[in-house]
Amino acid sequence: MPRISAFVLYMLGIFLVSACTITSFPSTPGMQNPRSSTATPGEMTLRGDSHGMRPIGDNTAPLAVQAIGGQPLSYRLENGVKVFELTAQTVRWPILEEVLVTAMTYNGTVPGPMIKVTEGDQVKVVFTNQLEEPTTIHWHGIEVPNAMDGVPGITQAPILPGETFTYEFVAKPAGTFIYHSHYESDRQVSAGLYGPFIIEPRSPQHSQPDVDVTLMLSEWLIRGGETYPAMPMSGMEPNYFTINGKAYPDTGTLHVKVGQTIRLRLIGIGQFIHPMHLHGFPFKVTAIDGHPVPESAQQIMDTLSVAPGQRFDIEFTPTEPGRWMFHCHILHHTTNNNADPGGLMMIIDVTP
Ligand SMILES: [Cu+2]
Repeated sequence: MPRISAFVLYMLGIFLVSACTITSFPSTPGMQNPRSSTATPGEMTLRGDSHGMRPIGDNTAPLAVQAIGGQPLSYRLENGVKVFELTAQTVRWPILEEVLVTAMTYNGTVPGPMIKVTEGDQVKVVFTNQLEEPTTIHWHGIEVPNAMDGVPGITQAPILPGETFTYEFVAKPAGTFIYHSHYESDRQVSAGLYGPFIIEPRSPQHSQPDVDVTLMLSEWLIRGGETYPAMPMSGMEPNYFTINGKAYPDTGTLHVKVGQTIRLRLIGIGQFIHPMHLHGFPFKVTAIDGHPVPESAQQIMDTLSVAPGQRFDIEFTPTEPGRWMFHCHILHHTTNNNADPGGLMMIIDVTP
């Protein structure tokens, strides 16, 4: 009898806990109930209609007008507020001169333009969705009000095709951040919906570097001439890897001089980890996820794993001239469709 009572109490407890914690998801237009769309175990690899397995567009999107992504976005001042404009649009984007992907972009480039402001600035981003599917923008790492956090079905309704939504917040804290889609993000972020968001300190504690470069690491899957969102799922693994939307040798050469202080802001925005290795010189990690590392705690290393969503600011001073490589040390990630060299490599050209 005592055992039965304990069992009854146990079941009653489960019922009460369930009743208290399960809330219903709002049914927003264009968005499936997250629970009903969850594939059951074993079903995952059999479903051909999984959103992640659909190609991005049909290759009829217009060719990108600009060649380089991540360039500073200009703004207009309205009553002391810095107003930026972003438009999500699909373009054909060259990750190599002869290799184009169909990309979902902000303002037609991969990465989207760099939003650069100063700590404490009032920021407004007027965002228009010209995709053929809903989307939202999440401000990764920035301390925005909850209603501005960009999570569909949780903090806002998905922004439907043709709609405009205005995000507004105070830029804080200082550091290296990201803006990216949070709608079917495994698909939309892999397709290119991301950009760098840099918040400069209002009163810098340390001298600023001579060279300050932001590098966003990501992956692509091109199969049968079509672009798919690359992800760690059987059959969806990437065959191209990009730094700021370009694969080596189109990653561009960084030209610096002996004795200069070089800051690289590394951002993992794909769905794979990348141990980035620098030839020739060690570097120190000066900020993690935007937050400064105290000088006494700054680690000195030459290989640093950058996981999805992470940001590391690293700094080094070249002492020896030459063409020095900076590359991922998962060596398959330095190939283009299995041909070496390619992918996540770039040259740092140090001159006297
Ligand atoms: Cu890698």
